Amino acid sequence: LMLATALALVSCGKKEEKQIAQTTPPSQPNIIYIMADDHALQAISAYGHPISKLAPTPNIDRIAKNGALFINNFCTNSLCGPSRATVLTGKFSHVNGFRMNGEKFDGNQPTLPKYLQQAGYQTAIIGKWHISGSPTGFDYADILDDQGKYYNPDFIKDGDTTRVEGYATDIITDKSLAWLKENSKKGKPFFMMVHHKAPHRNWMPHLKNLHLYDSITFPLPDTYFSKHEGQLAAQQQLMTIYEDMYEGHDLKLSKAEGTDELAANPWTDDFDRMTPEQRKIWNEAYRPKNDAFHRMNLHGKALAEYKYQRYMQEYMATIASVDESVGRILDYLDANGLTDNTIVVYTSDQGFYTGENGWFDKRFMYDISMKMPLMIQYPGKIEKGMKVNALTQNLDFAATFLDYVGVPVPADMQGKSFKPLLDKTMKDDDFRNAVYYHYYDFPAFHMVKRHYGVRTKRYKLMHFYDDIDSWEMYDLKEDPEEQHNIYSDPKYAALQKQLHKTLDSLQTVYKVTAKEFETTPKEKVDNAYKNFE
Ligand code: SGN
Ligand code: CA
Repeated sequence: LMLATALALVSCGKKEEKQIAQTTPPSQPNIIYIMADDHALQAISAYGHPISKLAPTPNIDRIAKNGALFINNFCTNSLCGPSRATVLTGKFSHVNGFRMNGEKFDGNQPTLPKYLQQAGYQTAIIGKWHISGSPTGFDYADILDDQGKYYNPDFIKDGDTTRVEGYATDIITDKSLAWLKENSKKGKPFFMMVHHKAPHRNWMPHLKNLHLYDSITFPLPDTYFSKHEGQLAAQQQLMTIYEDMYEGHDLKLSKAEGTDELAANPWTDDFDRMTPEQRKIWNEAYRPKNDAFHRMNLHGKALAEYKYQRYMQEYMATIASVDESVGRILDYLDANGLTDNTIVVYTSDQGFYTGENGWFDKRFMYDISMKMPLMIQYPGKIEKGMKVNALTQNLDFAATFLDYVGVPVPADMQGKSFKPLLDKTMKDDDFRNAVYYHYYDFPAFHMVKRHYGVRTKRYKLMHFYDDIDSWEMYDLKEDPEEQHNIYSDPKYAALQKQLHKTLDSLQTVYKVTAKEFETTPKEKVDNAYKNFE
C-alpha cells in the first residue's frame, strides 16, 4: 500500500495523521472523472471544430493543454446507460448486461469503483447515474433522479430524495467541491465521478446565460438537409431537428406572439418545476426572442435553419456552465496542492449531433455519435499537449485507471489499458486495429434501428437489422461525413470481404452470441412508429 496511508495507519493522533497526509503525497494518484451527458466533440474548442470556436470551452481545454487529447476515442454503444455500464465494468453491453436504457444494471458484478475500494481508494459519484438501482462500489453517492432536471433537480442520497433549488450544473459542482473539501486530505487516495446532466436534452441554459449566444450565427452543417441516400436506417429515424423536435419543450418557442405559453411541450415538468422567480427571468428573456420569431413568419428551409440556430444557441449555452464547472474543479485542485497527484479526465457518455444529417441525439454508429471526446491530464506523467490517435474506447477506461493505480487488470475485462500510449512506450498504431460497436435500443425513442459493426482507422462496416437488413460501408478518408454508402460497390469488393472477416473475428473475441441479434415482432415496431411520430 502507499506510504502515506501506511504511516497514517501507525500514527495515533488525528492531528499527526493530517500532517503526514499533507506532507507526504500519496503514491497512488487521485482520479477525478468528469463526464458530461451528450457533449459533442465538435462542441469542445480543444478539438478545433468551427462551432466550438464561436462558443469556446476554455476550461475544458485546460485539461487538453495540460495533458492528452484523444482524437479517435469511441463508445461501444452510443447511449447513456450502456456507455456508463461499459465505463464501470470495462465490458461490452452484451457482457455487462446493460444493452439499452430501461434495463437494470446488475450492481453485484465487479466494477471499477469496487476494485479501487479494494486498492484503498475512497470512491464517490455525484450527478447522473441513469442505470437504475442504487450505485454499488461507492462510499458516497449523491445522484440525480433518473435523467435529472436542469432546474431544481431531485437528488437521491442514501435512499432519500431531495429537491435542491438551483441549476443542475452548479449544484453538481458545489456538491463535488464539498466532497473534495471533506475527503481529499484524509491521507487516502480518491476516485470521484462527476456526472453532469448537461448538455442533455432539453438544453435549458442557466438564467445568467439565456442571451449568451443570441447574437451568434452557427455555421449550418452542409449535411443539414441530407436525404440519406443509400442509408435506409437513416431515412427511418426520428431525430431530425426540423421534423422531430418539440417546438416548446426543445426549442422553447411560444404558441403565438404576445404569450409565454409554450408551443408543443409534452413533458411540462421541466418548466413547471421552476420557481416563480426563475420562471419570470426565463420568460422575460424568451418573450422578445419568441415574438421576433413569430413576426418573421418562417416556413420550409428558413424555419428549419432558424430551428438549428435556436438549438445550437441553447445547447452551447448549457455547455458554458459545464465549462465553468470544470474551471472551478481545476482551480480547487490548484489552490489545494492536489493538481500534481490527481488524474483529471473529461469526457461525455457518447458523441452527439449538432445538426449533421439534420439531427440531434446520438445512437448511430456514424462517427459523430460514436466518437466520444476524451482528454486526460496528469502533470509530470502525461506530456502536455499530446494527441492520441489510437483507436481507444470507453471500454478501456476501467483498465487504464487500474493500471495507473497499480492494480492488475482483471482477466475478464474486455478493454485494455491505454497507459502505455500516454507513457509513450507504445505507438498509436500498435494499440488496436479495429473497434466493435453494437446498438440495441429499438424500437424506442428516435427509432434508430439495431445495428452493429466494425470501424478501423480508415473504414467502417455496419449492419442494420431487426425490421430491416441493410449493410453500409464507408471510406472515412474519402467521405468523412459518411454520406456515400459503398457497400456492394465492386471497386471495394476485396476490402468489404476483409472488413467482414475483421467483424467476425471481433465478435468471436468479444464473445458475441446469436442471442444478441434478436428481432422485434412487426406489430411492436409499427406501434412504436405510431407512438413516436
Ligand atoms: C430522453 C430524451 C431523448 C434521449 C433519451 C436517452 N428525450 O428520452 O432525446 O435520446 O433520453 O438519452 S427527453 O426530451 O425526454 O429528454 S440518454 O442520454 O439518457 O441516453
Ligand atoms: Ca447521453
